[in-house]
Amino acid sequence: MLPQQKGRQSLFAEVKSSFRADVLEGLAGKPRTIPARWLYDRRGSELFEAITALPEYYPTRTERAILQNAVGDIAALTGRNRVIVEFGSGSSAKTPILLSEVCPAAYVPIDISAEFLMESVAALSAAFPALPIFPIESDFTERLGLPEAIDGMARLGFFPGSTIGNLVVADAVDLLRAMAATLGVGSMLLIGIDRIKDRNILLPAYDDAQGVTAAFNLNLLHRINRELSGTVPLDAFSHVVRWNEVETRIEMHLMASRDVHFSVDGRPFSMASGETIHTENSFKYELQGAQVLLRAGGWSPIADWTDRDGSFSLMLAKMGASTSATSNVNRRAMLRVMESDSGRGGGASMTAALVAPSRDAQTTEKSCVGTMRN
Ligand code: AVI
Repeated sequence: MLPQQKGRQSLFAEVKSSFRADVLEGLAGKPRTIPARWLYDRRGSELFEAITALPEYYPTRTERAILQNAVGDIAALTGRNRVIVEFGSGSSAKTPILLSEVCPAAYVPIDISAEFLMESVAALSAAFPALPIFPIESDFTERLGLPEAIDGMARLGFFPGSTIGNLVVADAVDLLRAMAATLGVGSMLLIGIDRIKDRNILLPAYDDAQGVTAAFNLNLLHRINRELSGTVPLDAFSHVVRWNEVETRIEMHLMASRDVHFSVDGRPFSMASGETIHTENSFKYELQGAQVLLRAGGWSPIADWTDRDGSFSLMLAKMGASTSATSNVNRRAMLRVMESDSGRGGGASMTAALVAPSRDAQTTEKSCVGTMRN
């Protein structure tokens, strides 16, 4: 057996044993909860990709439009020749927009799915033939070692999609700190964070008319039956979405429509009609809350961009606490961005005019290895 195959097999065994532990513990708890990361087996990842294209699911298209509008200003703030490290890169759908403007020295996609990594590396290598790409197959929630080839190079972390919202605040702070530790001193982070909005927009985004999100949620029960010898009666569960106003989060649950008895890996469970298994949180933030979250995670917000309705934020931060001088600049920049959001639009260019380009941006005039092939 090749060492690589052995590595993959032991990773597979490790994943299976933590899936088993989380499901058995989660089903035995009150309330019953299974961590959202288990929604993403192959089928779950395909269903999530389908969700991102649904008319009701605004975050993906909104974030893409914000990125398209703001990417010139983002590049002016980050400078060229950083290494872009994308956390949970998935299909890397928004990455080309960033790569073509920021002119990175290299790209490091990190994802737990080897299949996704292979596909996105193939597509990006074809589009950016001169760009060095160093994929890492790993869970990104802990501090990671980056490839030696990028030692000493400035980094820009990229964490789009508001995946940070799938973590409770304490875990989100830990993750932001782990990212800072992975990226190192002098790094920057570009992160997408979904905003609090009317429940009439939020609820359909997580309970669409075609039932794709329901299938995504219910797929977890299929996975339990298939991978953990479960006997969960699928027809007795339905997808339920709640807006938790106090916690400002969308919750996905699987609700039993009758009393049920089943086993998982030989362990018996009973649920009464109306009882639920809580399968996902998707926290939403006001801009200020998102800024506080970033600061708690060891990042100083520099600039942010949003859409006309203020429904999603793309935020740029630099590692570490800001000095009082820079935080005054930040505050002024944010104020101007907020002013421009509330009326004329064009928040991105306002920010760029206010914040001086980084030293890299002013002095680096090397050719761009991230040039996109036409
Ligand atoms: C991945 N994550 C940001 C999605 C979200 O909006 O919380 C997951 C999702 N769950 C249901 N629809 C989308």
